[in-house]
Amino acid sequence: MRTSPNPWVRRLLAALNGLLAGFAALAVAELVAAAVRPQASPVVAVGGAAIDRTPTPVKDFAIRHFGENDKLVLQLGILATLAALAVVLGLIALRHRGTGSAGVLLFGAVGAAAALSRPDSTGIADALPSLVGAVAGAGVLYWLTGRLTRPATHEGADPGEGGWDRRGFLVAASAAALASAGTGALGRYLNSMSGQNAIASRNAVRLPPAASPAAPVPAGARLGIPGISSFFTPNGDFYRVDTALVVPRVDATTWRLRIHGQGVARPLSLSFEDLLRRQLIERDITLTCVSNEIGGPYIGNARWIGVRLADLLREAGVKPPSQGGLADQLVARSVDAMTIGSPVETVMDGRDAMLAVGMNGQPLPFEHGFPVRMLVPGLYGYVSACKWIQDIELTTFAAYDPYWVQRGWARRGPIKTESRIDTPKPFASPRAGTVMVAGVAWAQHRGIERVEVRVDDGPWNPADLATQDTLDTWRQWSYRWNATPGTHSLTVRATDGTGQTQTGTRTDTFPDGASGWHSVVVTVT
Ligand SMILES: Nc1nc2c(c(=O)[nH]1)N[C@H]1C(S)=C(S)[C@@H](COP(=O)(O)O)O[C@H]1N2
Ligand SMILES: [Mo]
Repeated sequence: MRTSPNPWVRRLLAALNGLLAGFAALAVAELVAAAVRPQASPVVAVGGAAIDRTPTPVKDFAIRHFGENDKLVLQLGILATLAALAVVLGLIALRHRGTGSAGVLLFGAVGAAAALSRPDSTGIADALPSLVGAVAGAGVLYWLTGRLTRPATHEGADPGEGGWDRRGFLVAASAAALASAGTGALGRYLNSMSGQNAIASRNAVRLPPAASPAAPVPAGARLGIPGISSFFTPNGDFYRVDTALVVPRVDATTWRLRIHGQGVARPLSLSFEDLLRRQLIERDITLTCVSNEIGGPYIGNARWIGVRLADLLREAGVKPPSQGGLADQLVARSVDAMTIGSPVETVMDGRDAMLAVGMNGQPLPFEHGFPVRMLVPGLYGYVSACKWIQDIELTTFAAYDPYWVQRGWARRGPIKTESRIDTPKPFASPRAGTVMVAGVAWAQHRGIERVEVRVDDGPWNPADLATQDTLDTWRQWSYRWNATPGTHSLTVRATDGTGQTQTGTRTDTFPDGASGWHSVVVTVT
């Protein structure tokens, strides 16, 4: 049996070498990351660094078009890029064995730099997964390329013209693939185990009853119309927007919160137990993301339980600016180094700003900030709702720009009055006759006073409003439409508790939230 050293076959195998080297590098990096921390693995580090540096319009585009899969799309993109680069390095190695391996080391250095550049980097150890992985990958590439070019040595081998040992190569390549698969699987497993203490601490949480419970939701607050958003959003369906590629798993038994900074007479350091021992409030609050487009899904309503933030601040000696306080900005910092800035005046103006420990009767889900997150009714999440919070610093707007503000978003983000048609869905084809048009409207902390619906270019008709739960929650509405055959557009607008009607002027979500009326087009049959 003669081995043909067909140059195309050699190139194909060289490309395979590159892929195997890349696989080995990522597998070893995964294992090392299990010893360091999951966030230091190269794909997560490069992805996180990419998120930090993505221009705002691109990030907004990604959130809008890939929704909550934006992170998956990003990681698949990084993997596809790495695969393409690995193929190129495999081909280069065929000509210059050392250069191919040097290329792998270079990418390792890029991964290490990305890991160290993350704001939540815990030190030089974060560079190790990328560096050790790259050394392994470079070695594998060097070794396999050698097998592809080295003349056969063992008995019975059939050296070709260029001289290569086919059987020896296949054995080496298979061994590399198997070893990488094993290493990668072990790394994955160990990484998944790294949050066990946090999981156990969450399972052990028993939420105490609130000293100040929420009033029962009024009977008329839920319209029960098919297709309308449920009044409370179940935790599993609640929208999620954050920059974390690996959801932080924080152990509540070792967690602490520090409150300090300008005008803090008595700095506080609180444990989770300390928080649970305090008087808890329970409140219904609708949370909204500034990246929510008109008609978009990034809004949810929950019953939260937690500690009133203004009480803690007063205990620490903080005064709002209107009473002579020095600090006008409260900067919350999370374990993943997110920074979120809220106006001290708003937090202390009597509304139920809180450090939440529970959501719809459960300890916070990890995705939504376990063990503790902040909430300020009436403010978009990016200026109020810090998840996995661990530090609160009193400062000024002049002195410090938090994460999103550094990226051009507005310093202050009061939620705009908005409304959404939940049913009928766009392009639905209801039958002529009575059609229930229904949805939600929100203007947190101002309340909703009126909702109107317009058919085509007709007059604005008053919708029926569900009973208001609180000023801080959304309000359901419905409109009985006498639908006639043909294509029609339905448009909704809301008026808030201050008498302001939602503007029809369409603006983008950047820099302080979208405005405009939501419309759907339907064809009545
Ligand atoms: N640590 C951290 N907290 C965060 C964010 C984040 O990226 N990191 N995103 C904020 C934004 S933009 C919003 S809209 C809310 C979303 O909260 P949710 O994911 O629980 O719905 O969390 C806020 N808190
Ligand atoms: Mo957001």
